Amino acid sequence: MGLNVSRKIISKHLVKGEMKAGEEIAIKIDQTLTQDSTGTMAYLQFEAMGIDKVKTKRSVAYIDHNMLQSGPENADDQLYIQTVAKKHGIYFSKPGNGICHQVNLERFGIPGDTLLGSDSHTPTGGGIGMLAMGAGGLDVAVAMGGGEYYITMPKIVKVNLTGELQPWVSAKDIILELLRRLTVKGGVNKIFEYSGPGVKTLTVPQRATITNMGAELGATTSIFPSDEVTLEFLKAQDREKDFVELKADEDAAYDEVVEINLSELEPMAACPHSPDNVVKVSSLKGIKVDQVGIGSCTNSSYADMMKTARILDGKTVNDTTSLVIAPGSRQVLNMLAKNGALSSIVSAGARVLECACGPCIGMGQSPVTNAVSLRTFNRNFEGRSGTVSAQVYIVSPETAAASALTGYITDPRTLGEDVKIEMPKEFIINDNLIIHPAEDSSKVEIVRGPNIKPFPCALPLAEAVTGKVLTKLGDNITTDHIMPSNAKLLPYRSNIPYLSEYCLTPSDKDFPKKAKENNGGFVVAGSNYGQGSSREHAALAPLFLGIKAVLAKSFARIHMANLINNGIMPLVFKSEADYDDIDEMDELMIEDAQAQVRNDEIIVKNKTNGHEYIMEFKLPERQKKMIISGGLLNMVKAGE
Ligand code: MIC
Ligand code: SF4
Repeated sequence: MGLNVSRKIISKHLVKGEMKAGEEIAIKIDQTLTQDSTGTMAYLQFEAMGIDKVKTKRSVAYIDHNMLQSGPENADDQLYIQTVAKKHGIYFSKPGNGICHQVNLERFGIPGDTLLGSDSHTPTGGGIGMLAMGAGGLDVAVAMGGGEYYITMPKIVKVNLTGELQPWVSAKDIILELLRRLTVKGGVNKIFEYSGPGVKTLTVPQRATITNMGAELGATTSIFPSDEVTLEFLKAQDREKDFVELKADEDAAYDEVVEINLSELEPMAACPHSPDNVVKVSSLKGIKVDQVGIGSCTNSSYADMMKTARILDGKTVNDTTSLVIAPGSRQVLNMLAKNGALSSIVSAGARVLECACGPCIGMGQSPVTNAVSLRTFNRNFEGRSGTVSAQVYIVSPETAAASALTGYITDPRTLGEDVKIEMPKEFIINDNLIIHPAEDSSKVEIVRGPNIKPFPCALPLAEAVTGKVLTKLGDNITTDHIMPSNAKLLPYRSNIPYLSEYCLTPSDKDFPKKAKENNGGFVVAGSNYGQGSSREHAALAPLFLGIKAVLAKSFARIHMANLINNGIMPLVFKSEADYDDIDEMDELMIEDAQAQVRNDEIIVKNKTNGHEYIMEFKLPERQKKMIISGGLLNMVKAGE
């Protein structure tokens, strides 16, 4: 049997383990990326490891999330990242240069290489044939130091694309269709590998839209082959030398196959409040729209913006609709400025934001109370926009622009003849906002602002773990619930004591208070706990509040790794009845914890009702050791 693309890349980077689905493997990481909201913590952890220079082929630190600078905190963190990058061999992408995933695709992505990023949308790099994965900051710090990255060997799902997208149907509609079919849990421990004759009909940015939102499936990553379309893109970026052809063998085996006939797709929308709540746009006709946002790392490429400009050209945004647009990178913005498309955008009445994540992470542009907001972004979790009552729909740029004009959710196919955008033969290339690391690092002084506080470190596992159930939650709790992110909180990503005051408050407003009063304890949750963002803060804040274990029906991949990295036990219910049996404020106890964690099952006693629960704890040896030692950093420091 031949190999598929994913297995080819994994086998080339395999350091430990066997490529058997479900088993732990370790792979070598070629490139890393960080962004500012997770980067500060990642670099503090990197510094704590005492390594002088990164050992990767390339590591880049981007500033793209935390851009409001409403006090000195953001600017201080940015300066810390800039100086720490300079000292330790890391390239620094200055604020204004663009969103990490977009810029990495344009300027640094290399087919066949591995990329680890402290952001869950790092799989965007799969659009250019990279094996690109999101992780917590500590895992990225370890990779920068030359350490391997551990994952469960995923199942490889072939997504066979046939046919061709019809006018006004876009890449976003492909991934929304997949989310509709498979849900936000459908991709856990899977790689989605795109294949079939439909692949060559998609440009690299279209492919990247799809791999980016594979994160919403909970997938380990998503990947496209690297072919003549990839070569054309790299040539236009003046990076022909980085091209490597990558295709699956004719007789490549896959664990599962999903068929998508592109010709049959229609414009789709993810309805509030989950990216898998997908319906046809035509079924939403007539819903009034208060706000439209076009941009974010999933839909802010040159072609996305050009389409938007063409749709808006010569027209005016509806009187009661606010349209905000954030181009993904300075390259994109520059191209729009040079060819005049920016003029169509501003003439139509759009508000143009800087090239950054912006409203996608709640950094401004929160819509009106009870708003309907249409966004080309990738997440529509409740409250993420900054307006708790807002109804956020996720759509393609075509649907977004059409709706901004009419003021109602509008199927773009009603606009008449399709707008076709040719990919440029040459992009405008200007890397003057990429600062190179210092040749002589001894001369670089790292600048630390007063907002940078020491991060919590877990203690080695106690003999008996006891505490109260501080909260009992339902399914699909996101890391946005666990550690909310918005314009008020994002400046405190390097200040865990402050952030912890908001931990889990969207789900249970008294959680921090209860945690403090009871000296920490346990969290009980339903399935897919910790889906969404990679933010390690969703483990660090609970750690700071004394959370010892989370008992859930299942966990999202990155968050589960973050919990373990920080010494918090992820325990999985074996039966629904056990979940039902536990009440908030029940007192739980794990006796003989040191011995029990060596087993694949752990007995948790409920002292309040006298019952016992056998919880699953099937972790590789390495992760069990991590729990015993009190986290990954303790292990790294001890040279293990
Ligand atoms: C997000 O989309 O939620 C973020 C902000 O990009 C996060 C990272 C973070 O919390 O800073 C992500 O997706 O990992
Ligand atoms: Fe930024 Fe939004 Fe992309 Fe996260 S999903 S990296 S916040 S643009």
